[in-house]
Order: sequence, then structure tokens, then C-alpha cells
Amino acid sequence: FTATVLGSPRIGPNRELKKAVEGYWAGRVDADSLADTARRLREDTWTGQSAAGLDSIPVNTFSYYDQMLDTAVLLGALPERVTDIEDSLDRYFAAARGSETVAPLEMTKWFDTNYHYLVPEITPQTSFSLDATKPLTEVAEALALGVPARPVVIGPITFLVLSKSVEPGARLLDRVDELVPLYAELLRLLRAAGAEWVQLDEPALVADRTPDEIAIAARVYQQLAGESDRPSILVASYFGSLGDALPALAGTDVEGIAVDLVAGSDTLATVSALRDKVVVAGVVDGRNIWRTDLDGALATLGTLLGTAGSVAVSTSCSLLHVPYTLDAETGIDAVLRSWLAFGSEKVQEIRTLATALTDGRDSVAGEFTAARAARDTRAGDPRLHDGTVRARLDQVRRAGVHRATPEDRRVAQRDLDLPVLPTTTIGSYPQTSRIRVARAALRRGEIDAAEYDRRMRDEISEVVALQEKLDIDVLVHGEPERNDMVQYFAEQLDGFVATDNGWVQSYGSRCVRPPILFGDVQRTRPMTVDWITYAQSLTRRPVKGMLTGPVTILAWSFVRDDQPLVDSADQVALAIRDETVDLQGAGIRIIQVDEPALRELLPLRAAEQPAYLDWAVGAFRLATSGVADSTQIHTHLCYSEFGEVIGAIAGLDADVTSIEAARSHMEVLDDLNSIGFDLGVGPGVYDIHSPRVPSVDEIATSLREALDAVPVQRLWVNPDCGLKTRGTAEVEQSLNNLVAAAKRVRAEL
Ligand code: THG
Ligand code: ZN
Repeated sequence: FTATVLGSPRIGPNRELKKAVEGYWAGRVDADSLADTARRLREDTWTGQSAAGLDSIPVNTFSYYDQMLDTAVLLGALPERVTDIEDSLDRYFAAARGSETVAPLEMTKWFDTNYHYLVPEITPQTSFSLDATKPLTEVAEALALGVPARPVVIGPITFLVLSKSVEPGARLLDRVDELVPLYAELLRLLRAAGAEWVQLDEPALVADRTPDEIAIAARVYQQLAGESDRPSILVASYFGSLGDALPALAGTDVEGIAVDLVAGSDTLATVSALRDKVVVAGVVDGRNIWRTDLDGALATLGTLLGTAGSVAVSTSCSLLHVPYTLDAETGIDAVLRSWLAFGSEKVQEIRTLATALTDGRDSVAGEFTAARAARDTRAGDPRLHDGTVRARLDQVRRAGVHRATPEDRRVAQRDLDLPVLPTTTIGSYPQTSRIRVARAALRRGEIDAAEYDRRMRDEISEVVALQEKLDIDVLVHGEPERNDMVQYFAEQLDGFVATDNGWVQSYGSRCVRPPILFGDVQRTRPMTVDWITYAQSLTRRPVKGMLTGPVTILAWSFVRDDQPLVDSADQVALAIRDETVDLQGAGIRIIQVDEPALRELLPLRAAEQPAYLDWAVGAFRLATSGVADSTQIHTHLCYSEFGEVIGAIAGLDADVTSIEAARSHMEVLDDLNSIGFDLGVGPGVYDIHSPRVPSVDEIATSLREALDAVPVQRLWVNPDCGLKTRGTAEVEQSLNNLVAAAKRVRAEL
């Protein structure tokens, strides 16, 4: 084959799958009608790609929830606790979401993307067994439509590396020999069903792997390649370079290797074993939304022709990470729009490049000319280079981004007059139906902006009153006016554009609409000051200003590819810095700058991590060092795996850091101690991801545990994350218990 993609979005161009799945969960949609919606979405995707000229089409990239969970089903690796659920779909969703009686699988981030997968649990008792129903069904459906189907399955190495061993200390990769016969049988079944190629995804090979792990991967693929009655095997890598794994894989008898030529930098020309392989060249970015430089891509492909047995044009990774199509966008100006390519436009680019590669550039001259023209207008657009912004940034960078010592700041902040073990929350309060109704009414034009503002102010005053009643020490306004924290800021900053329908799956049925950062960033007016000062006007207690940090804004946006990320980060940081100064000027004494995604952008290879952490920390400090020593800076970080970034947390130099610790049993406090962290810290004392109300005893125990690791002057008391997704009644009870626990422990001091 000559033209393909590594995978496709599946939520539906209008989020049809989301609606059907959530309807099924609510009992509004029956299983047959859900299956019907799903089948139609698959068919539309395949026939669309086929009509656009792809000659090998990925199937089995559809999922009702998640592809790792699908692989666990394929390999008979669902956790014991769901296996007695009779109905296979209900069993599947129970593993994904839990039920009254069973806990769900854990969810974690898919490499360095904003997609989250479910982590299969493997125990010593797990006895793998093959259930190939799903891939076989999709192959049969596709072939019946005349679609050249290439089933995609997560490969055995990645499956084991990303799974969680319930047996401490066990290396799951050592169980790969139990999987090899299952994959061999799967290959035989797929071949019998008519598949000519199968794609085994091994993105785990682009992260640091030991020589031993690479040797295991090579041995496994050599074994699979040795099977008879199988389709040709394409081992797909994406999200980075294969490094030493490339010659190892090329040395096996698999027929094809997919390489990411956007995020990766492998030098293929030195790998002579590629001469008898199909190299699937990921030259079209599957993770970002910029139109491809067709001339540059064609040059890369041309060079590859001398290295590979044959070359197929492809995306760098699955199109899961970009929206379906630009056709659905009406609010993006024509010039900017001409710089972009979403999913279906990327498929067109692949077709164009494949044609150019075989028939010459002149056969598709029009497409090349248009791509070149778009590049030229983009490079010359004044919105991309704002001299004022750049000069200001240089000036702030030169002046340095340091604050006084933590001790001096503590002294300057003493007049905040907080009790020991101050209580606070992370920022958001429950997104009530009133808020959703008001937002919808505003969108439909049924109420005007003034009425919307009034309703949001009512929400704020209720949240403030509740916090006073609960006797919380540092209040928040509750963020009713924000839909998504990143979208909220992006909508107000020059240099960003929001999409109408650019949904990208984040996990399960949940989606986000990442804004597009296309130009130099400029804050034209205060973004949060009116809301926060309104909240502050209602109470004598301090109200925290609430901002999102530069790293998180970048992590959850589509970012510029025409300048280093650090430059974009610092521009966003400068806008946030301006906002902190305005909040301070309006009398706000405590400002929280959230960085929940600090961990998310961490490069997959250790060698690249220090440079990232350096600029990420630098951008945060740029954002937070414009205020006086007397202004207290807080930050909040989500997700518990802090190991690799612990030094960076200290580097942020925030006066107070609240972190998700409820589920990681305060381990993070010991980690912080080990690096001499001496700032304020609020380890979450209860888990907001569950509706359960924690008891006073429980929270008090958590606090006493925390006091073993943190001196009392530095410890804060807060839940482990925002309360947006929780119900009002349970939040009130939980916070009531939190305050009671803080008072009880204070009394013991
Ligand atoms: N914002 C953005 N990215 C994120 C998060 C976020 N990535 C990581 C994490 N948080 C992902 N979590 C979620 C949680 C909820 C939803 C999406 C991602 C969600 N989405 C609504 C849905 O799909 O129904 C749509 C929300 C909307 O209308 O904008 O509930 O917080 N950027
Ligand atoms: Zn959080």
C-alpha cells in the first residue's frame, strides 16, 4: 500500500458515539441501537477514507471506551472483579467506569498526549486467553464494504509495559511468552478473515527502553514473523524516535515499520535492513492541526525511497488526537483557516503526497501551490510577530524572574493572619444545572450578557456564603463562569482561536476542544479581575485569585510549530503575569496559578526531560514573579506520579502547593522532604474523584499523617482537586468534615 493513516477518530463528527454511549449508561439507548450507531460511525470513517484515496485503511481503531481496555478484552485480561458480570458490554463498561459494587480500572495518560487510557491490571493469576471477536467483526464489516482493511491491535510489548502489575516488583514484560501464542493465533484468524496486513502498535518503543527490553521486542517479533498463515506485519511506532529499537526491529522478518517523522528524529538511512521493508512514513502530523509543508514532506519521502524497500505515506500517529474536519468550523477567518488541516484534510494531504511520490509533483501541482501559498501567508502574517510583546518579554526575561526568599515572603505575608492548618479548596465548585442552563441560554441568545453575568454573580455569592458558613479560611469564587479552564483564557487572549466543533477525545465519552495557539500572545484587558473582586467584596476573608499556568495552557492547546515551545510558554506567562499584577492592584492578596498538566508535557526520553523542566519552571516563575512579596502565590498540581518532576515542584517556588495525594497515601510528602522542600504544601486530604463523603476521623488521620512529614507552619488543609464534577450536597458534607478535622487537629497541637 502507498497511502494510509495509523488510526482514526471515533467519537463521531458530532460526538454521536458520546451521546449513544452516555444514553446507554442512562438507560435511554438500548444495546442494539448503540451497536448500530457504532457500526455506522465505523462505516462512515472507512468509506470516507477509501473515497479519499487511502489504499489501506485501519480498522479496530474504533472503541466504545478505550483501546487499551479493548486489548485487555482481546487477551482475556479483565480484572477478576468484573468477570462474573454476564453481559459482555456491561462487563466492559464496569471495568471502565466501575459500578455500585466494583471499582473501575485506573486511568492514566497515553504517553505525552491529552488522551487517557485504562490501565489493565495483571495479577499472577491472570491467565491470558484470546477473544478476537472485535477485530474479526470489524475486518468482516470493512471487507464487506470493499474497504481494504488493516486491523490495528496494540502490540504485546506496549500492552505489558503499560499494564499494571498487581504483584509488587514483578516485571510484566517477563510474561510476554504467554502472549506470543495468542498473538500468533490472532494473526492466523485475521489472515483467514481476509486481512492482508495487520498493524501492531508499539509506541512504548519510543520511550527509554533497556537493551534487554529491546532484545525481548526483537525476539517476539521474530517469533511472530516466523508464523505461517499470517498477514504481513506492520509494527507501528509513534510519538517519537525508535532509537536502538529501530535496527532491532528492522533485523526481524516483519514486513513493515511505521516511523514518526514529525516527533521523531531517527536516521533511517543508516539502517540497511530497511531495504526489504515497507516503511510507513509518518510525515503528516497526527497530533497538531497545521497544514503540512508538502514540499518538505515530499523531500523527506524522496530521500526515504533510497533507504526503504518501499514507502507508504502516513500520519505520524493516529488521528484520534485531532478533530474530524475543518468543514465544521465557521468562526475561523479564511486566512488562518488556510493554514490548518484537521483529520479529513490530513487524509487529503496524504493522498496528494502519495500521488506526487509515484507520478511526480507536477501531477498534483495545484495542491502543492496552495500549500506553499498558505505557508507564505502564515510566515508573513503580522499576528505572528508582535514587536511590542517580544520587546516586553525580553525586558522581563533580562530583569530576571526571582522572588525574595521563602522566609522573607512568609514575613511579608504574615498580616494575612491565617490560622495554623489553614483550610481552602482548589478552585471550582459544583457545576450546577443552573450554570449549564444559563450557559446554554446565552449561547442560544435567549439571555444577554448582562443577565448571564447576573446569574454567575448569584452563583458566586452562594459559593462565598457556603464557604463562610463552613468556616473555611481562604475562599474561592467557584469558577461558574468558566467552561474549561484553558478555553476560558484562550478565548480572551490575542493569538488564540477557539473552534466551534473541534472535539478531541480525552477519555471514554469525554472530549475537549483545544484552542489553537497561532500567533503572538497578548492580553488586551483583565480576564478575571471583575469576578474575583466581586467575590472579595462579599467577605472579609481572603479570596484566592484563580489563574491557569502557562504550561497547562500550552499542554491543552494546539501549539505553534514555528517557534520553540519555550517562546510560546513565556508569552502566555507574560499575559498571566499581567493578570496577577492587576489582581494584586485590585486588593487580592492570594493568587493561585494552576499547573495540573506540568507532568503531562514531560518528554518520553529522560535525556530531554531536564531541558523541558527548565523552561516549564521558568515560564511559571515568569508568570508569578511580578507581584510583591506580600502577595501569596499558590499552585495546584493534579495526578499523583510526581517522581520525575519533584525537583521542578520545588523550582516553581510557589508559596503554597496543593497536590493530589489522597490516593497516593502522602508518599509525595516524603518525596518533597527528600529534596529539602520548605514551602507551604496542601496534600489533598480526601479524594474528590469519588462521591463518597469522608468522615472527620478519616481526614484527621490523614492530617496527622501529613504532620509526621511536614512542620505544622507549612501544612494546608484542602481536598485533592477541584469540585466541579461533584454534587452540591456531598461537597457541603465533605467540606464540613474537612473543617471539623482541621479544628480537631489544631486543638491537639
Ligand atoms: N481541560 C482540558 N484538558 C484536560 C482537562 C481539562 N485534560 C486533562 C483532564 N482535564 C481531562 N479531563 C476531562 C474532564 C472532563 C471533560 C473533559 C476532560 C468533560 N468534557 C465535556 C464532555 O465531554 O461532555 C465537554 C466540556 C465542554 O463543554 O467544554 O467533561 O479540564 N482542556
Ligand atoms: Zn487537580
